[in-house]
Amino acid sequence: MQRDYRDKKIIIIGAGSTGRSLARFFRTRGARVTLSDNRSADLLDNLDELELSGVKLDLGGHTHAVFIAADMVVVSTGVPLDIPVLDTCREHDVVVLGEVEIAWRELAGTMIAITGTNGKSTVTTLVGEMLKAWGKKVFVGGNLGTPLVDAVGCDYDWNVVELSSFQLETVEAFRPRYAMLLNVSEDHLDRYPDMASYLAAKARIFENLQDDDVAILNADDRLVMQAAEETRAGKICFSSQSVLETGMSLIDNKILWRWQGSEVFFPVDELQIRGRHNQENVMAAMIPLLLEGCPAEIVWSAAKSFTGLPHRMEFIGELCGTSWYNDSKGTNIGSVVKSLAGFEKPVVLIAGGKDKQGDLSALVDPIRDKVSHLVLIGAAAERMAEAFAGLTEIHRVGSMHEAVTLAARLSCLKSTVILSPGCSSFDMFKSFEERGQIFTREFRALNLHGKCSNGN
Ligand code: UMA
Ligand code: ADP
Repeated sequence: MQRDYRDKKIIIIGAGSTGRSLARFFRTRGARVTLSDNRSADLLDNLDELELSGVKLDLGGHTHAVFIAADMVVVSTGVPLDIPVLDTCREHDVVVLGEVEIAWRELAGTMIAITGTNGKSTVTTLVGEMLKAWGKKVFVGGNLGTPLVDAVGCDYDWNVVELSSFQLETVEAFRPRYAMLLNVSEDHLDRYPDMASYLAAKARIFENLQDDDVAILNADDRLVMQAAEETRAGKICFSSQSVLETGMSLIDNKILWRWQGSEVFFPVDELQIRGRHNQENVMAAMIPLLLEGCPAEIVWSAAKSFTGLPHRMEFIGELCGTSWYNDSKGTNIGSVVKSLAGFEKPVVLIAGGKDKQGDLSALVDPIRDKVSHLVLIGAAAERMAEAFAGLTEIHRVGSMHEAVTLAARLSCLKSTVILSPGCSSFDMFKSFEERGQIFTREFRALNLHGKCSNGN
């Protein structure tokens, strides 16, 4: 249902993609919009466009007096909820909401919401591909890139939305028809005081589900099952470790779907995306489609055609017998563990970036067993160098150019070079995409100049 925002004074915090989409949305509804960002004008692009559409700007900080006079404040995803200006808003009873809640209130199509520490983008994209193959009009976005508010007014049959824990922090009545929690491991401990708070944010995806909604859960993950303990929704699970009576299981290299007495098998060798974690992603993605009655052939054909997303263990080429992979989206320790799982020694691993302060111990065995050289970049380099001292040869460098040049020198015939940082990118790059693009560009430049310093 459309809300009436005409002449309402709305302040949006954050002039990134979420804030700009929100500004457009509220302007088309006749609201009086101010966009506030703690960055100054010289650090922000395309401000003219916003001003021309009638958006006022409050830059270089958040002016408390402007906020106190607002009817509503809407925060962008990456903005922590404990910044002083939000305390001021709460003290003055100014309503504070998030983008997902604003969008959800007005979206008509069926909502599939996907969260988890890892695999969100892959599963979100896969579900979208499957629905499109079934002939549906689908929005695919959220944390994946296109803010959910962009879907409002577009009459999609389905909205498939990737949600980060940050986005879930600000939901209120948000109630998807399907809510998936793929897995939970340590992440974002630079924003959350502890794991319990991170898990609590993830669990909010289930908060408003009713009996006829469905929670899709990873039966092998204790924290996932704990987070969904109290949901009213029906639970359908997937497992790669045991054979479930109902749901999706992995058995002898086949995915088995058991539902209401019938069994369907899908051979995983037919998939183009590799690794146990991707088989789990495919299992999760198929569940809502099969429950909705999409023919199994359509679902499987879309799964088979999927070649994976860029920056997720993306094979970028070979140089003198060494295979190079861009896993720039490996932004936490759990994902680096999964990415290394399919490889044998000698791997040259490029890691580091903005430190999320997580526990690094899960990487100790994989680094000792598989990594011949660890090349560290970014703010987390020092902590990582300490944590992994003595396990392998460790090198610290100051740029991606140096990291790639050194990795090429250290690699040898039949080895593998992987960029899988285990950290976010924001200390040195705009985004994980930019980090992956620069890594790939540096690799191509080496390749172009035939720079193979490993003696081959
Ligand atoms: N800002 C303030 N005040 C503050 C803090 C930040 O004004 O106190 C400003 C910053 O100066 C900046 C703006 O807020 O200009 C950034 O807002 P944002 O971080 O919400 O960035 P967006 O461009 O709106 O992108 C966000 C998500 N970013 C984050 O969660 C950090 C994008 O996820 C998402 O694609 C996009 O919304 C659309 O939904 C990226 C991400 O890194 C991919 N997500 C994290 C992850 O996947 O691990 C959660
Ligand atoms: P997210 O959107 O949650 O960051 P992506 O689909 O972009 O997840 O994948 C990011 C990285 O996470 C991949 O490169 C891979 O290393 C790892 N990964 C993907 N799926 C899973 C999974 N189901 N379990 C654990 N790790 C995964």
